[in-house]
Amino acid sequence: MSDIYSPRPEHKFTFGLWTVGNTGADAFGEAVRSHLSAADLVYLLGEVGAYGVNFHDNDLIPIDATASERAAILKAFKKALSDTGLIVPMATTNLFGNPVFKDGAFTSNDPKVRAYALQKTMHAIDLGVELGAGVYVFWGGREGIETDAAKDPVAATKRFREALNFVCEYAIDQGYDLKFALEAKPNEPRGDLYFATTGAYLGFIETLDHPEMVGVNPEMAHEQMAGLNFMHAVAQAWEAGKLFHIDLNDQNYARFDQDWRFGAQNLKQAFFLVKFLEDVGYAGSRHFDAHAYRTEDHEGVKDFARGCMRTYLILKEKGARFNADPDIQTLLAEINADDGSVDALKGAYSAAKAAAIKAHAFDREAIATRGLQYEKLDQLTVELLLGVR
Ligand code: DIG
Ligand code: MN
Ligand code: MN
Repeated sequence: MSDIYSPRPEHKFTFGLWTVGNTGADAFGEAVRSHLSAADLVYLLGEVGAYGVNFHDNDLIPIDATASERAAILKAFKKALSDTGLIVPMATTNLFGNPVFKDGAFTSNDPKVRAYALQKTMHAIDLGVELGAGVYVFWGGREGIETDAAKDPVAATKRFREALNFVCEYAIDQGYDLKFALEAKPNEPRGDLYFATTGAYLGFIETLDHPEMVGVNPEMAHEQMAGLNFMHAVAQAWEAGKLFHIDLNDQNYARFDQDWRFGAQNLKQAFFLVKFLEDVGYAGSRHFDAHAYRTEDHEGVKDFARGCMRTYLILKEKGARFNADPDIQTLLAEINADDGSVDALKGAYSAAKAAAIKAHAFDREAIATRGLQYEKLDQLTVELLLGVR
């Protein structure tokens, strides 16, 4: 069925191999779906209408693959990309799955692990660039603790900064046109993760040797796990020029990382997020870092992928309707009306302006009693989302 909510390449919808390739195994149960090869996953994504595919190094090349196995996998993967027209916008390193990373990678207390993590990352960067990636994500899945007795958080921060400075210099040395995107998460699989939120990373980036090369990859479920407003985190990253990538999904509040289909739980938050991205003209990938329910077979995985993209496009249309709705726009104009009476008090500091502000007579009661009509505005928004306007 093709309709106005059917995905097209210009929508830039991408999925990781690990998302549609998730076999459904979890901490409490075995896989429910058979493993599909990377090439087969590319054909699956081509079938549902995705624009691109992302991967961790070991999603594509198993950690102990022989050179001939690696060559065969790459040949099949590249053929699938050519056959489907999908591209590889982003790549990343799995620095969390292998037991060697059980105490972290870049922040591990063991210098051999830290050096091995750099080796693995440089090889993975080479592979990502070879396949066309322009963005490289770092999610510190094991960069954390169960007990703070084991690690000094200042030492961990310094180790992480040293590693990122190193890989930025590596990319420069190799002549790679690559941007790095840091992905925050508050906890899981470690008891606590360092750099728990997108805001924490925005502060950290400015301490790096090449901050211009580094941005963030906010994930909806991760900010929600921290009890935060995801769109606000994205907006702050955008305003700072640091929204280099985004991981879209959903989940119920106060839960572990559920990585649900986009829009499966918090439709109003998803609406404001999509409206923001479209209003500001975000030009990056709309990456769904999400997984189908464990109840699903491979056809269900395709339903999951289609649902992510359809919901995004439906909410994109709702955002356009919000921007064109006469009642909503009239109300917003009233709410933001400015009689110009304090124009002289706006803008940057000057001694004269400070004196004028200190001397200005404000009618505090009159200002305070003004009704702002936000109930009416939000009800109009809800009714638009419910399809009754
Ligand atoms: C999980 O949210 C993480 C890893 O899957 C990956 O490193 C990153 C890329 O989107 N997201
Ligand atoms: Mn997640
Ligand atoms: Mn993610």
